[in-house]
Amino acid sequence: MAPGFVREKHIKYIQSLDKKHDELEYWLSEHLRMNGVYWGLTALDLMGARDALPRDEMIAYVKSCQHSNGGFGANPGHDAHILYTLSAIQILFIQDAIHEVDSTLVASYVCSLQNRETGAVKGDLNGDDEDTRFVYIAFQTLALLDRLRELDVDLAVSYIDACKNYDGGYGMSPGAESHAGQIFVCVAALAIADRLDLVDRDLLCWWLCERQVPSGGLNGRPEKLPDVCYSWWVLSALAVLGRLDWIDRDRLREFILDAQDDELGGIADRKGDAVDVFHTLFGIAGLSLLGFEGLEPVDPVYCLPARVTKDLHFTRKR
Ligand code: GRG
Ligand code: ZN
Repeated sequence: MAPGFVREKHIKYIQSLDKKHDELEYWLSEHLRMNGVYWGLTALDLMGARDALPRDEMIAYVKSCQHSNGGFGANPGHDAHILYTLSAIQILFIQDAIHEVDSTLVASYVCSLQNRETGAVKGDLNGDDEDTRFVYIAFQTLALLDRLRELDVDLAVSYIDACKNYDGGYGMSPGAESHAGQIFVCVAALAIADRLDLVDRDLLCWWLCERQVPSGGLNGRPEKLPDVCYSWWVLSALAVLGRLDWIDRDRLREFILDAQDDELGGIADRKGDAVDVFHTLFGIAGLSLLGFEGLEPVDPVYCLPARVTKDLHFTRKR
C-alpha cells in the first residue's frame, strides 16, 4: 500500500533546494538552475504553496539571467538558450511579473531561432540542433508574451507534421522514433496553434495508453522502464486529446505515491530511487491531471497552474 501524499514534506524539500550551497549536488545542477526554479515553483503552486519561495528575490534572479539579445541563461553569466528562456518566462508568468522584462526583445530572440525554410526551431544561436521540443518552447514562450503572430506558425506546424510516424506518434525530427516526451511537445504545440486536427487521435492514444505497465507506471517507449515523469509526458497528451480514461488511474496514482520519499519529501523516477525536483513536479502534475484531492488543476498544454493560463485559451485561436 502506497503512503499518502506528504504535502508538507514536499514543500520543505523544495524550499531546502535553494539552501544547499555547501553541497556538491547544488553546484552540479547549476546549469539547470532556471529550469529548477520553474519546476519547484510550479510544484509549490499546484500544492497551493506558491509563497513558500521568496517572490521578489526570484524575479530579480530571473532578470539577472537575461542577455542583451533577449534570451535567458540557466544562471547569471551562462549562455542564453531557448530552454531557459521558456522557464524564465513561465516563472514571471506565474508570478504575474511579465511586465518586468522587455517582451519585444524576448520575442525577437525566440523568432531568430526559427529556420524560415523548414519551420524548425533551434535551441540557441550558436548551435544547429533542431528538435520538436524547441518548436513547442517557441510557441509557449510567445503565447505567454501574446506574440505568437511574430513566428511563422504555419511553417512550424508543417515541421511538426513531418515528424509524425506510422504509429501516430512523433519524434524529435523527421524520421526519428516516437517517444512520449516528443509526443507531449508536438501535441501541446498543435494545441497552441489550434491544429489538433492533424493528430491521428485514436492511433496515437492507443500508443499512449499502451505505455502503462503492470506496476501501474508509464514508460516512454515500448520495452522501457516506467518512470514518474511519463505521468506527465503521456498523461498530458491523453488529457489534451480527451482520452484520460484510457489508462488505469488508480494504479498510476499508487505508482506515483510509491515513488515519494515519505520522510524527507520529494518524488523519484520510481520507488526506491533518489528524489529530484524534476520528478517531484511531474509526479505532482500527473496527480493533478488524475484529479487528486487537494491539488490545484494543471494546464496540460502549458504545464502551468490552470489558474494562470485560463485567459490564454481564448486568445489561442488566430
Ligand atoms: C514546459 C513541461 C515543459 C517542458 C518544456 C524540455 C521540454 C519542453 C520537453 C521535454 C520533452 C521530453 C523529450 C521529455 C522526455 C525526457 C526523458 C525522460 C528522456 C529520457 O529518454 P531516454 O530515451 O529514456 O533516455 P527512456 O525512458 O526511453 O529509457
Ligand atoms: Zn524521468
